[in-house]
Amino acid sequence: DVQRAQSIEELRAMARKRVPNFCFEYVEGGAEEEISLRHNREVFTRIGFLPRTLVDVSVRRQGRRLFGQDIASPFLIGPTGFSGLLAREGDVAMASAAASAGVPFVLTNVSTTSLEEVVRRSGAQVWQQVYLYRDRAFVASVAQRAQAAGIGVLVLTTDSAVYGKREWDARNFSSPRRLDWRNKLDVLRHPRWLIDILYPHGFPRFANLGDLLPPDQTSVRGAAAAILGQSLSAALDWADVQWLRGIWPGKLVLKGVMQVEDAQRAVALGVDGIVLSNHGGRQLDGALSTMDVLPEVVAAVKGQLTVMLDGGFRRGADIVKAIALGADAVLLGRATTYGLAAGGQAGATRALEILRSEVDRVLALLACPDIDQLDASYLRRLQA
Ligand code: FMN
Repeated sequence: DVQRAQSIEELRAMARKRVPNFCFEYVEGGAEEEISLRHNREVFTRIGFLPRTLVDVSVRRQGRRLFGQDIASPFLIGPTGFSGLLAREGDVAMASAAASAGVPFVLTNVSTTSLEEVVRRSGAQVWQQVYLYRDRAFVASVAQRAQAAGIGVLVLTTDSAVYGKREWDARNFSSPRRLDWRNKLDVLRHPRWLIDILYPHGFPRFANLGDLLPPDQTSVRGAAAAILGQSLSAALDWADVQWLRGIWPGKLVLKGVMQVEDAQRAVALGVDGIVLSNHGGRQLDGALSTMDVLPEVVAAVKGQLTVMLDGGFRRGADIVKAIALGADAVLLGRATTYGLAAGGQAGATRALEILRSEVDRVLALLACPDIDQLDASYLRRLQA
């Protein structure tokens, strides 16, 4: 029962039991040696808290304002593809969890429910991510649909010129669209998942890809690399950002920025926000963690656009450290995805509750009752 989980780590353990191996590895894994994946967690142990004391913290605030909207906590749910493999109508379940927690939800481009339906059924503040970029017409059509559905924020993922080398993904399939026999057996050992996900129509289908994939290939069945790799555009560049800025009247966010110079270029092009990201260690292995570069990016562009980040956030304390270093908000990747895999909407909701209460407790123990008052004076960087 997800209500008993006390930490994201416990939700992760539940998820591991509940879904077949090929699904769990899809969520869990990184690229190549998984150096960035591990570093994304280790980086938090090198930043210590320096609490104040003797401050009345009986009333505490963790809400933020993002793009003119109030959000209940300093985090939101970031985009994760293939959620329909983890829980029935996984995108709607995640969006509904976000709505009940009062935080935005970023819908992946590779969702198994259409963006219109996610908006209508969840009541969440939905942002739309664009991931695949084979041609501008496709992105324009997503932008148009998002605008018509009342979505105010478009997130362009920029760290995926080609698909990362995720070796477990290839290993779990004997051919790009066929699980190997070990994984087939393992699926049979998860009858609840089989019924929840596959009954009665079989594998779910991508709902927002238009004509990017041939009609016979829209099923999520298959290795992610084989499905997505073929549609990514290695030609994406700043001219495309400029073009998108011209056709999208809402807020525009770039996800996958790491360099100060790129952040400044985003400002110059009228981009509204950036998400520092190494894609959860799934793209360029060995990439620095976003916590390594956050201070220099904040120093360069704070106040000129909204600075968000993701990668490795599993505790309220991690989130508080990022806010203290100047981030406006944190995007959650695996933290909520583990919850979804552990127990559908209730599991994702539980993940958000855990993080909210951890943030609240950390603020109290730091003697900083208002999150807007956090700054680097509450932290000290430790020697490696
Ligand atoms: N990022 C995207 O921009 N689009 C996606 O469709 C997408 N799918 C993902 C699927 C999974 C299972 C995971 C774990 C990540 C995915 N990401 C995607 C990257 C996340 O948005 C985010 O950058 C990353 O997960 C953050 O790291 P964390 O998982 O350690 O929190």
